[in-house]
Parts: sequence; C-alpha cells; structure tokens
Amino acid sequence: MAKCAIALGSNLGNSLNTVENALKELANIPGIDLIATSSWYQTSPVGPPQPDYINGCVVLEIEQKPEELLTILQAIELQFGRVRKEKWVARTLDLDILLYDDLVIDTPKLTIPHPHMIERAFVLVPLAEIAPNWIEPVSKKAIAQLAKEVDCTGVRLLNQHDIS
Ligand code: A4P
Ligand code: MG
Repeated sequence: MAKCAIALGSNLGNSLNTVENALKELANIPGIDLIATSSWYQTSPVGPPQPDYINGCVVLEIEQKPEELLTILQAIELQFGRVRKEKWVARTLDLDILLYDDLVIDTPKLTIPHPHMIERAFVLVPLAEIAPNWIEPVSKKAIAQLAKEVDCTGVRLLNQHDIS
C-alpha cells in the first residue's frame, strides 16, 4: 500500500456537494482507503477572475499505481465535473495528485509532486491540517513549513452557515 495526497477543488455549480460526493465515490473504489479528510475551505481564485473555490485535501492508502490513480480521478472528474448546458462546458471539479509516498516523477501525463503545490495556499493549508509532517520530496520541506511560507489570506475555513 502506498500513501497518497489528493487535492479537490470546485468553483462552479454546488461546489460543496460536488466535492463531498466526489470524495464518497473515491472512497468506494476497491484498493482505496480514505485515511484523513481536511476541512473544506472557501478560497479566493488564483488566476483569472472567477468565482471563489471550495478546496480541500485527503490522504489515501492505495494499492493502485500513480497512473492508475490518475485514470480513476479523471473518470470521477468527468462524472461530476461537467455541467450539461447547450454543450459540454466548464469543468466543475479538479482532482490533482499532490504526493505519492516520496515518489518524484515527471512524465508528459503526470508530474508528482504536483508542480504548483508548494506555492498554493489553497492546497497547503488544508494539507497541513492532515499531513503537517509529510516531507515534500522536491523542496525537502514539511507541509506545515511550506504552508507558513505562503500568503494564506485568501484561504478561509468554510463556515457551513454561509451556505444557503
Ligand atoms: N497532470 C500532470 N500531473 C498531474 C497530477 N499530479 N495530478 C496532467 C493530476 N493531473 C496531473 O489537468 C491537465 C493534465 O494534467 C491532466 O490531463 C493530467 O495528465 P487538468 O486538471 O485537466 O487541467 P487544469 O486543472 O486546467 O490544469 P491545472 O494546471 O491543474 O490548473 P490549475 O493551474 O491547477 O488551475 N484557485 C483556487 N483558489 N483554488 C483552485 O482550486 N484551481 C485552479 C486550476 C486555478 N485557480 C484556483 C484553483
Ligand atoms: Mg487538475
């Protein structure tokens, strides 16, 4: 069994529903055990102007290889991540592999650790909640340390009462 960290994000549709249901789907897959789940956060968008995101992270124990996990995540993204309008439009769910044991891989399909994770508060804050001592194998720094080094002002714990 390997240990793996995944980031979830959504900013279209009922984002909280989407990430929670995607997580249930993931936990139901044979060979995958959910070890820890972070809180959900409401986060200011990084990049072009767009709605706030709901972000969170999970730690899994997993039998599947990284490439197999990517295929699984992409299938779940497809299942939840597209809204049927006039045509297939915006993706509502993003599932990224952050860490897989202390593996470092860089292929056209898959880069682990996720190349942007060390600069993204919307990843590091939830991950630090559930895996503070995990060493990110490229920077060789612990997640809690990396979280201290980024600006976390756009990352707010989701208050369930804010959701109507
Ligand atoms: N891929 C390579 N490595 C990985 C990995 N470790 N995990 C490849 C998952 N996928 C990986 O992904 C494109 C391709 O990346 C996949 O086919 C896979 O082979 P994608 O998810 O379809 O594309 P994307 O999400 O548009 O690209 P990317 O770079 O993940 O987008 P960003 O930059 O992550 O943008 N702001 C806040 N607050 N919260 C967010 O969650 N997310 C984005 C997404 C922008 N701003 C945000 C947030
Ligand atoms: Mg992605």
